Amino acid sequence: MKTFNFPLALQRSRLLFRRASGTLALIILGTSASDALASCEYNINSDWGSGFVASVRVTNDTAGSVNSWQVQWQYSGDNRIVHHWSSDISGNNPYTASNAAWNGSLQPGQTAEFGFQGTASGPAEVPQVTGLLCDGGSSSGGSTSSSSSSSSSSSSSSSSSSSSSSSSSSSSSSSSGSSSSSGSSSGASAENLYSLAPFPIGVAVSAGYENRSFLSIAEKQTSIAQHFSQLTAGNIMKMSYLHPSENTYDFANADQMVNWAETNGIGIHGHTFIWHSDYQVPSWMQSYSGDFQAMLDDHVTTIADHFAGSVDSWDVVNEAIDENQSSCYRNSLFYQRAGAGYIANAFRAADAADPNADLYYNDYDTEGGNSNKLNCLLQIVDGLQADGVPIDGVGFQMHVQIDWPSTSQMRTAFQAIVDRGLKVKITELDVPVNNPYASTPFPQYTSYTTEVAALQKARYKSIVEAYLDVVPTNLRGGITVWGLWDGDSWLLDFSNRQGVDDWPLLFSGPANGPYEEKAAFDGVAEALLGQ
Ligand code: 9MR
Repeated sequence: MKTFNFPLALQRSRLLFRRASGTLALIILGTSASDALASCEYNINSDWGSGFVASVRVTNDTAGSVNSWQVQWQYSGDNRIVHHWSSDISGNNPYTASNAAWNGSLQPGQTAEFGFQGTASGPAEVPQVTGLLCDGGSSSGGSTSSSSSSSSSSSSSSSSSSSSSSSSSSSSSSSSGSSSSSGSSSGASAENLYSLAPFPIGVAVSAGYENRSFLSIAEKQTSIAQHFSQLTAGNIMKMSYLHPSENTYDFANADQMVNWAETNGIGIHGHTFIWHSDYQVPSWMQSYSGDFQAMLDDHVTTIADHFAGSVDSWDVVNEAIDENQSSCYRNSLFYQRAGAGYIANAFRAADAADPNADLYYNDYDTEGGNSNKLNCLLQIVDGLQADGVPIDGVGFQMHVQIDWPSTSQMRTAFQAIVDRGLKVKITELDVPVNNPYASTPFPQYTSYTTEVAALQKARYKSIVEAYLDVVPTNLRGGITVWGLWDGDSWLLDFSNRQGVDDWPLLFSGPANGPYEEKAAFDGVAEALLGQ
């Protein structure tokens, strides 16, 4: 367990190095192939011989809006789907996928994406996808082989499709991504945001085979290298991605991201060894019949060991709390199969495999507005500390609202962790401008005006000020925003937002950049500068 922040001098030298190396990395990694725009794309995201993860993107290329969609495909070989998400899939080869309740409505140019995990006895197949929106179907996944290098060939073919899909995404999210000039930066700006803080300033990224991977968009790399000192994988270091079958770990995509970060002198916050959320738990784990705790220990140990020396810190366990249970524990697969002890065991396994990484418990709604959840957090943290578990800190996700919770509630929550001698890390910050739970009708704002930009700037600024005021320098684990560019935010797809634009992040601009610093960016910079 690391008990202090890495020395300031070391951090400074990392930052100087990253400035010197950024241009070179862009030349090497900034190219991306471009395919013709297709209205239904089948992409192989990962292929390990006996199984695969694939996704289909359905784009409404018609001139009118649609309220629902349905697509079909059939494998000629033995590929079969065992697990799916973001659509309803029926049939057993042929398969039919219908929109989920929340992604059926597509305006012209808008895209929906769904995914699935399947079994195979050889390279995953790329079938033709047909349906009314499919123009007879098209595919963009490359052929793959069952060796581990096949994942990289599949991922590079998906990156070319993601660069083609970015043009469709650019039209679908144009209003999100490009704010009016009133929202762009006009206050205290920063040449390099990270240089204003002697602690990590992070950003979550899509990487590997994901759509709009930062490795396929040169301008994303430019903005990330210019302003951030730490990356979190928005998805590709989660359980099902790294550990797709019991005896298979797939590190290729994550390693590619980590290598880029290292080349640019940027650190990595690992996310996450254990998370209950639906398809993030690999299907093989859900039906595992052996010693569940031993299996989980092995999962954590293998991943922590692989990344040891490359990560600054880990979200060891994510979202294990359910404040509506008297025990405070979420009734997850892990809790059911291994009891509450799975949390402590995960920290112990991670610490044994990588004693230098900071180890965090990470959750949402713990930043003060939900006092029952905060109380559960403190109860669990106290228990871990009493048992001598090697926990270094608490990650506050902070997917907050523009007006909730209050910064004084946040201060109370941060202080409670500081009082326990633990680090505080803001791990997933975003500030949407509309609050679906507010008493005023939702959405409150349908365009990003000067007024909205100022409101959001003030909110970002006050959050960073609260962090700096309450958390002493030796306990600051850093601040990470959950995405770079407004149009890529997860919130656009989140059901409670009903597809409305929320402009939640620090950068606007065209889909593929150059990205523009918003007033919100200035708010963060001003707080870090103490202005
Ligand atoms: O941003 C992530 C989104 O792309 C994924 O679809 C989703 C499900 O895996 O996870 C999102 O990230 C979540 C993070 O891992 C944990 N805290 C909540 C984040 C937003 O849902």
